[in-house]
Amino acid sequence: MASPRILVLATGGTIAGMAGSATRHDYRPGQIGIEDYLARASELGLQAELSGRQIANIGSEDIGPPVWSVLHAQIAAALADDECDGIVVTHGTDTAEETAFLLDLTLPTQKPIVLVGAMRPADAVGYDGLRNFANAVRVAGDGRAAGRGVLVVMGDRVFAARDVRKVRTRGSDDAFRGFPRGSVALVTPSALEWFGAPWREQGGARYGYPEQLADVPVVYVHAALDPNLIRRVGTPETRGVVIAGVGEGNMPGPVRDQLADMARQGLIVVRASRVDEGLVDREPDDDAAGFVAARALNPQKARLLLQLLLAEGIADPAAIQAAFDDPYS
Ligand code: DAS
Repeated sequence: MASPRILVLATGGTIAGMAGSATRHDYRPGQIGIEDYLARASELGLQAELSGRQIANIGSEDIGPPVWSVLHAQIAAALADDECDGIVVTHGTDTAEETAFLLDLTLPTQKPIVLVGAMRPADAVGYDGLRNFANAVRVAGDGRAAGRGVLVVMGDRVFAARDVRKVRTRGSDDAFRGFPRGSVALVTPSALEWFGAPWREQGGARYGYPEQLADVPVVYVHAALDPNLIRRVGTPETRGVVIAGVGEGNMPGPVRDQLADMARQGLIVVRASRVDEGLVDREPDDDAAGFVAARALNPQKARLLLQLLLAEGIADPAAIQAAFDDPYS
């Protein structure tokens, strides 16, 4: 059987990072270029034909709309290219979940698209990047990965973009988790086991790629949060706000009153949770306040979904709630 042809789009991160020492804690992300990286990977003897392109070489804390739009265009072109069977994006781990979710909602699903990173820089003892990369190539070269949207490969596990989140800042095996679904497959360089069938076989992009993303800040709620802070959040252009609420998206009464007031004036207010595996369902009070419940999306993903909806001209809280209830319907 012919080897799958995989396009690798490199954006930087720790997977391409160097510390200048095997044991130092501090390091610089995005130090190895794609050609060099593919030369290192060629020593692994992967069953794939790899080609690469450098999109950026930065830490993912600096990734945002300029990189996202280039990535989106490059992946869309690769999806339409008969010479490409799958795509791997190397990415910093800090915001991999956001890039994955945005691409997941705005790209068709007919070929595997896989994001991969590393928790340790390339010259550190115990570098996890090449193993993760080998795993990602294996997933991207497997036709059964199609119809599952954008996937994230870390620590011998495969996660769906909607579910994946970075939950640890140390350790290479369990730094990522999925919620509400756990991992959707187990992968090693020599084995790949899927749990269940693809769930997005209809294949189309759910949302158009937006020309601009609206101003939507995230507010982190804590005990005794001052409602005056809410008044100062955002600019006249701010279209919505995502609340990283306590527990099930809760907030102090005066903060709730302030936000309800702003919702009456047209601000979209989405209640998410600051709890990592927080599920925020609609509550009776949401009707009166005009709030939206984020369901299983964490605040950073809720923000992206709201931005995509606003870009499509959807600003009615009931329609926004329906999209949060099922982001892919
Ligand atoms: N510096 C971080 C980033 O680029 C960490 C990482 O990649 O793991 O996201």
